[in-house]
This record gives sequence, C-alpha cells and structure tokens, in this order.
Amino acid sequence: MTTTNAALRDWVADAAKLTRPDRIQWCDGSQSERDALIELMLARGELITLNQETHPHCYLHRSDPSDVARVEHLTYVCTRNREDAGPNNNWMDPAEAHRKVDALFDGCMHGRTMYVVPYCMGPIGSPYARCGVEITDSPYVVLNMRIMTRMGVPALQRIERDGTFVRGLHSIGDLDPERRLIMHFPEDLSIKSVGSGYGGNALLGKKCHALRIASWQARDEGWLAEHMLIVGVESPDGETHYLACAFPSACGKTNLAMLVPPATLPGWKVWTIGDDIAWLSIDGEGRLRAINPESGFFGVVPGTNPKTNRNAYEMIRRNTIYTNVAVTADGQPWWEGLADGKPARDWQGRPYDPANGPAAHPNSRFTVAASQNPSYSPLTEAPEGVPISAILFGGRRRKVAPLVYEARDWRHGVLVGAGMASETTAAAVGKVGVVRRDPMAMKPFCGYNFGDYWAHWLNLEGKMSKPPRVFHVNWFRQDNDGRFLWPGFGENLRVLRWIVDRCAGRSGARETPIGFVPEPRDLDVRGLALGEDTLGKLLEVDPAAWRAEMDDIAGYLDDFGNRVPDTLTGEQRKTRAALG
Ligand code: SAT
Ligand code: MN
Repeated sequence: MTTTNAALRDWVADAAKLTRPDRIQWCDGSQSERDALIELMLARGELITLNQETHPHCYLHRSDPSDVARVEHLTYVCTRNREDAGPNNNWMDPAEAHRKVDALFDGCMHGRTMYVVPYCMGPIGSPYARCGVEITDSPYVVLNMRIMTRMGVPALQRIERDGTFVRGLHSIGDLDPERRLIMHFPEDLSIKSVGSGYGGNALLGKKCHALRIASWQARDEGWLAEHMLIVGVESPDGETHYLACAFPSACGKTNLAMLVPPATLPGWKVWTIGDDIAWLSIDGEGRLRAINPESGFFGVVPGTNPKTNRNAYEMIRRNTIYTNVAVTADGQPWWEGLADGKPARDWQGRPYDPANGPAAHPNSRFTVAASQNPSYSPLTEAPEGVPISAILFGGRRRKVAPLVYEARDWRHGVLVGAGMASETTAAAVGKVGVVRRDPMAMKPFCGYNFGDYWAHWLNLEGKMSKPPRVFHVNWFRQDNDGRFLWPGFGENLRVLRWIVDRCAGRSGARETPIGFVPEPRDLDVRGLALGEDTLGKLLEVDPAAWRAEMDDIAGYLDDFGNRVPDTLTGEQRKTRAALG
C-alpha cells in the first residue's frame, strides 16, 4: 500500500531518509493488521495477556517507568513570531526546533519498522472532521490510534480527496527523558515528537493534533478546538440538552460524560458523545454544534468501580488495552479503588509491596472504543454533530468556587473560563495538588497566545444566534477538616438538572457579584443525606475570598499584556467592583 497523494509520499520518503527504518508499513486499520501487531508485541514482551476468561481480548502494556505522563516542560509551540505562541507555551524558533529534534530522529528507526498511520479526527463524512498521518515506530501507538481515531483506508481516501493533512512524526527514540521533545509547528500543521511512548506525548491525534494544532486552525477558520467532554442529558419527558464541559486532565471528565443517574432521579438518561475533546462550530442557523474528534477513550483507571462509574467499569472488561495497572495472581487487571481482588504485581511488574507506593500508577489508563460504552450515543457518528445548550467550566478547588454558578452572559462566561484554576493531577509530570491557573482547561493544550484565544472566544458571540449559557461547577469543595462536601459522581446529575432547567428558563437563582447561584431550594437534593448547612457551604460565595481570586486573575491576565482583549479586562473589573 502507498498513496496517490504526492505530498504524503514525499514526506514519508523524507522521514524514512532521516530515521532509516528497516521497513515501512502503511496501516490499513484492518482486524488482521491489529491481530498481527498484538502477536508481535506479545512475542516481544511489550504486551501481556490478561485473564481472557474475565477480561476477553484485554492486554496490559507497561511503559518505561520514566515515561508515564505528559511532559509539559518538554512540549513546545514553534512559531516564527514568539508572541504568537504566547506566555502560555514554551517556545522555540522553528528552524532551531527542527535542527534540535531532527538530530534526535537521525537514524532512530534503525532496526525498527516505520508505521504510516492515516487517521481521521471526527466522523469520516463530517465537514467538521480533519485528517492527519502519524509516522511512528511504536506498535503500541498504532494499536491505540486504531481505537482512538478512525484509522486506515477510509482516512487515507479522505486525505487523497481533500489533499490536506496534519503531519505527525513520532519515535520512541531511546526513551531517555533528556532526549525527549514534543514539538508543534502550527504554521505548517506539523508535529515532531520523540523520546516518549506514552499517551498524549505519543498518540499524536489526541492532544498534539486535536487540541494544539487544531486550536490554531480553528482560530483561522472560525471554530473552536476544546478540552471538553460532550454529554447529552435527557429529562423524563424526553427533552435532551447537550453540554460541553471543560475540566483539566484527571478531574472527572470521563465520569461526567458517562454518568449513571441515581435511583432517586427516575426517568433521567445520560448520553455520551465524548470524554475529552470537542470541536465546536457554528452552523448555518448560528447554533453552536459539537463533534467528538476521537472514537475511543484514553481514561484514568484508578478509582473506577461499579459505584463511581458503572458504565466505565463495564466498558473496560473486554477489548481494552490497559497501561500501567497492577495484576492479580490470576492475571486480572487491578487498581486502587477497584473494591475487590488484590494485586500480585504492581505497574512495574514487581511483586506488590505497599512500601513501593500504589500498585497501579495514579495515571494508569485504559484505551477502549467509545462504542463499548453502555451510554454511547449514536449521534457520536452524526456528521453534523450535536447542538450545544450550555458550556461548563470547572476544576478541583478545595475552597472558593461554589458547587455551581452561571455566568451573566457570554462575555462574562469567557472571563469565567479564562479565570479557571485547578489543583494539579498525575496526568502531567510535576507536583500534584497545587492550584494553578488553567484557562478553559487549555493551559497545556492551546496552540497559540491565550490573549488571542480569548479574543477569538469573544468574537464568536456575534456569529451565534443564541450563544450557549456558560456555567462553572466544582465537585471538589471541602470542609475545614478536608472532607468533600458534595458526593459527586451520579449525584452530579442534580447539578446538571439545574443547568438544563436554567437553559429552558425553568429554574431559579440569586444574582451575586460572580454570577447566578442557585438558592438551596433551587437544587433537587431529595434523598441525599446533606444537611441544610452543607448545602449552604457548597453554595457560599465568600466576598473576601473572591476579591483575592479576582485580584489573582487580574495579575494572571496582565502576563498576556496587550494581547488581552479589553472586553475581558472590562469583565474582570466589573466583577471585582461588584465584590466591593
Ligand atoms: O496523556 S493524555 O494527554 O492523553 C491524557 C490527559 O492528560 O488528558
Ligand atoms: Mn484530557
């Protein structure tokens, strides 16, 4: 197999000249290709067969212990003008970046197979979908890309028809963290990633293409590429609202996307469209619509059990690639929070010893087809996507942020998104639990200057006939003893219900300086063992804490200098003044 597209043919030839693989394999996405890759990886010890009786067609991959998360400090956006990448990105001059990274690619595929992986982000027939090709020497990446994207022949055909594609060159290199770089060249729609075989560093369709490169493309073309799940909430009378929700990595996007309604809310249904990325476009009628560019889930495993996320728990019992979980004596996957069984070997394959830390790595992951999810929505395949009623922003905040509030309007909503902050998680290398500003949950993923990004968000308002309402949620508020005030998981539907009722003009709220907050009576908490006092704390807006928050946001916006739109600083001043 090769291609009629000359640009693709030439690029593959150039990549081969640089990396010098033993052979080149064009991936067609077939079952037999997948089976052969699994055989190869089993033979090389790169995959381990899990218990096929309890977990049919499930395998375990152990990544290098130094290669278990995204590496934000080694991730660069390389634009001709440094200001275009902005203070939110590491920057390198493109010529220098190519020189540096090409030195690491030089001869790196010697003795290896080079896989050419054509893929499509979004339903193949969707006008909103975009294609790419990843060149990689990792069979693990190929297997994952086959689940996470529409990979193979149909994607190649679309590339040959459209003539455009994002180029992603990837090699695991020698896995030396000192020789690891994730480079983006948005001006020529290309990516070069070397030295890591893990998740967002290596599956280039995901964060590198569908967020960093796509956010740049989206700005040029008038749409948005966002770090958002997409979920449909259907009321007992059959009305469905679709919500697009931005939360940082490992803050519960997958759980919210496949929420299981509690027995106390009969008749409500939840439909999953996506759990990580949304591409949002304005249709001919001025409505904001979303597609999920991915076709699978690369979700955090620890904590998954029938109580926290029954859908995910059931979904990952077959046809799943596990990365960095522990195993039981009879070969079943095991992780912290699983509720039963016990680990025999930890994520590094060592006999389990609690002195070595958790058995499963805190950022261990499952890769599984979206269609296996019990709450899968068939509209995931709809070329036109789904209409969005509301946008939700949120993060992990012990303090300050109430359970939920609604922005006054779109512009204020952009400030609410820009002012987001969250405690860091194990999804990226670095300290866990530190509050950092993470605008729109895009801090690690926006491929251009945040100032320009906020301006783009604000500009979209005039193009929409009815902009979605904007909300902020926080499931993670704690009392002074460090206990979570809100039960979370399925019970979050109570908050979603208030949100969809707001969209339909049915539920009340009180106006505060930070926006509309429900009164305790506006939230349906029947059947929850939640004191009046607890609900009060969850919905509290403390003016002193919020004055400090707004001042911190002002300081943060200042870092972006004159690229910050006046409308945004105006919204910040308005809120700050209202707080006294
Ligand atoms: O490793 S990934 O970037 O794919 C997961 C995440 O951080 O959201
Ligand atoms: Mn993510």
